[in-house]
Amino acid sequence: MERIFPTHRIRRTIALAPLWTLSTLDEGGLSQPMQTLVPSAWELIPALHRYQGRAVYTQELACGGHVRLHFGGVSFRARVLLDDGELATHYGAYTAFDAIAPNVTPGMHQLRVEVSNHFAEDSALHVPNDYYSYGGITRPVTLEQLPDVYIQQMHITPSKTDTGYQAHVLLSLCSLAQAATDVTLRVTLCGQYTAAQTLSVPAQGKTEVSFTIDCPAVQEWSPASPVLYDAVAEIAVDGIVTDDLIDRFGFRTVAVSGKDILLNGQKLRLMGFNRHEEYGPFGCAVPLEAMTHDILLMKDMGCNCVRTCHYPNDPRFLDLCDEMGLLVWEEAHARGLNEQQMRNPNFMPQTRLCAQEMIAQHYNHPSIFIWGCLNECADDCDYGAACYRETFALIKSLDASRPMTAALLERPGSRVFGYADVDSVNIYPRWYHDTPVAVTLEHKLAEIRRGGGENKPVIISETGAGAIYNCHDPFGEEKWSEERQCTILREQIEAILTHPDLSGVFLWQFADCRVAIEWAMSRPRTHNNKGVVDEYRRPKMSYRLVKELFHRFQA
Ligand code: ADA
Repeated sequence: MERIFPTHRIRRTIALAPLWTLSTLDEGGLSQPMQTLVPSAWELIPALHRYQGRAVYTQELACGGHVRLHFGGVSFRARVLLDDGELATHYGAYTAFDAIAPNVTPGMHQLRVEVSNHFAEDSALHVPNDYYSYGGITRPVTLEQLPDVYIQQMHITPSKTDTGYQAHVLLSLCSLAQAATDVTLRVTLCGQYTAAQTLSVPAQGKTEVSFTIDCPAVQEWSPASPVLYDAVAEIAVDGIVTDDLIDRFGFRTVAVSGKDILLNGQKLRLMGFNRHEEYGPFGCAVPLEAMTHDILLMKDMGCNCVRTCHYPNDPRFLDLCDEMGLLVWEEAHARGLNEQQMRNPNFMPQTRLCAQEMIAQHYNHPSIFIWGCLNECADDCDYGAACYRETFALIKSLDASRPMTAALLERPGSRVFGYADVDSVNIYPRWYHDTPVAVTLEHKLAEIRRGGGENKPVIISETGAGAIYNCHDPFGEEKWSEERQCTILREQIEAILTHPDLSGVFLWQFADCRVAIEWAMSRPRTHNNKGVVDEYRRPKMSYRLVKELFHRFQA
């Protein structure tokens, strides 16, 4: 299932068999077919543990009529064919896409998905990096039978009024019919507030409809009380309901006021982690139970937030954050790209595409309180700064209801302070250099204030230190020991969370993660070892330390 709740009661959803046939593909042709489960990363298969390249997935399926195949995520490039006819291509591992086949003759058909994850010039965002780029159909695939006119998307924007809340609902309807179709569209929020409109949807066209609906008696969503409501949209033709779309949302406000970020009017003090979407041998295809466990561990440590470094996450993780009350910084894909990499002609189109898809697909999650982009790219040159400014403006144009930010490098010289709603910096005092944390913070804040962010909130978007699980040093001084990680984290957390000018911290990082082989010489075990748990979620000593400090600072 692509979400953790039903998204349709009317539209027919057909379960796809989880077993697919997989063959790798090189100049010699297709390999011997293997059976594999979808979703999963192909690195799950021991023979493909390090495979980077192309592969073909196939499955026979029974379907007919207007068929919609929804791919939650294919890493990294995808081409979808039904009976050898191309339905869709997609770039980017971390956002969903549709392959729609109208008027399919009922019967058995062959679905073929061509996937590749090799690094190449055509892919500007996906380079050997300090995390691993897995391959395969890594998020759920669903098969639906569409009616002639269907609801493609619903965005709900809550806003506060004098008497309670109001929700602005924007819907997109699409038609696969040969003639214009008269439909009645009805939206019901919270099981009781409704609005309806009758309209004509042009043949094979798309129409947008919006409603503003008063919702006077609702409870607010917050981490302490994550109250969610249903939004149900239905289409009726000649009085018969033919399609629906169900989503969940929450009523809450996020605002920036001077140096503070406000949630429901209250100043936020962020205490959380950066989390790569990855879990030991499952790679990036994290099972739902493991996602749930990660959130429970973070909440146990006293976290109120998580950052989806450095790409959009599986919507099921976001559903769980909505449900369990964890604020989310969701980030469009990019990590540490230098000016030359940003000058790749595909860089801005791919950055735009990822930001557009992320915001369109994850718009309704109340847990997402801020959008992020372009982690540690070249913000110190004119070209890079222009890319940042363009991306910030794009994000704002797509969603003015949330603030946006970018996690910038510690090194001086940024030209983009003050452009986003919130300035964020990654700092590693005591790990990559030995300047005391408090001094590093004062230098950085002075630079931000001078550089354009005089009166803006500042988040420490990363700080941390490495430790190899079960590596101990009796004197507590050696790097990579659990003891040394604790000493550094204590100084970092205490300095940040007692600083009056900071909105909080996302520690680097929740769990150790695998990195590209090219990074092995600076990353023991070919992992980024700065987790407070290892890749199997075995806690290091720092788990208890963070728990003690976060609980203390919450009080
Ligand atoms: C950066 C980067 C992370 C990670 C981290 C580290 O700040 O954003 O992806 O590489 O440093 O471990 O050094």
